[in-house]
Amino acid sequence: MSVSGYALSDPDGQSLQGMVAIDGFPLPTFRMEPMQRGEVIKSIRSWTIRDDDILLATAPKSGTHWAHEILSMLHRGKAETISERFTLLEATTEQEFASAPSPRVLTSHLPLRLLPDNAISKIKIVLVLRNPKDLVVSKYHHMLGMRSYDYTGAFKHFLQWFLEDKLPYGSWFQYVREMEAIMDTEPDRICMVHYEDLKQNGIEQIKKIAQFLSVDADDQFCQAIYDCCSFENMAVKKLPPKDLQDKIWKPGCSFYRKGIIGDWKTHFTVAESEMFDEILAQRMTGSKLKFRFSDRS
Ligand code: PPS
Repeated sequence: MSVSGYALSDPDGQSLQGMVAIDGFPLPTFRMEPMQRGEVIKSIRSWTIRDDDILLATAPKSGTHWAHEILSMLHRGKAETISERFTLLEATTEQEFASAPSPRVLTSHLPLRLLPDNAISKIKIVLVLRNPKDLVVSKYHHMLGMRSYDYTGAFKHFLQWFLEDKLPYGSWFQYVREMEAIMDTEPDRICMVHYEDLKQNGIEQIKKIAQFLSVDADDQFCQAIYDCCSFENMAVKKLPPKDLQDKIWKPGCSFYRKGIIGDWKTHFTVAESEMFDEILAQRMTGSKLKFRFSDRS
């Protein structure tokens, strides 16, 4: 696998800097020098998986932090917010990974080919999907808001990068299709949850995850987790300490932005939305997945 630096520049001259590419696949560097991070990510395939690990698989901005919090509460058996925050698999090191206590929730946006070799054939996977219009809007604000990207570009160009698979973590379409293939071949090993269902029908979704993980969780406990993991609660309780928050984010920006369904309508033009629908239909030909773009449908 080859490792190289990676940057993007849009037609207005705005650029997105400081990324790394593994065999051309773009990734963030997570506060490491790009080449060094690239070497760490390259090594992930050989890291040792434990039988009781769980993979929380998400494309970026699909509701990873929310789902991680739910899994953490199910594992701890307590609907209680703790200040600890998780680190993505690809943002960690082998040493940190190996020393984490069981049961581990391996949270990652990486495609299957970059994950530990045996992860896919061995452990349970919780997959969270989000409609890709809201996802790209969320990703846009993520990159605008994080100081490390030093980015101020226009949404129309960002959307183009997304559709051309140029943004960090590459093609959303390919990621989702690869995950769907596991659902087709090994439906018992993967539990799929949609962000929109978590939002509108959260207690039932939490019960489904608990059942999949063989965790005892009655209605009352699932309701308590749902309440504890509300956007409003997490936006206050899971925020990093102020000095860290100010170091990572530009003023007024935060990881907990809106947490709603349908914010894409405030960003897409009608033409962009129609183009997106067409590309989505083309690139998801044959897929059984259905995405919900509004909280009213
Ligand atoms: S990341 O950076 O890829 O790990 O981001 P991820 O956690 O996948 O997604 C971030 C978006 O999820 C929203 N969010 C929530 N929505 C509903 N309820 C809860 N509890 C919650 N927590 C986080 C977060 O606000 C991001 O979405 P946007 O649309 O930007 O608000």
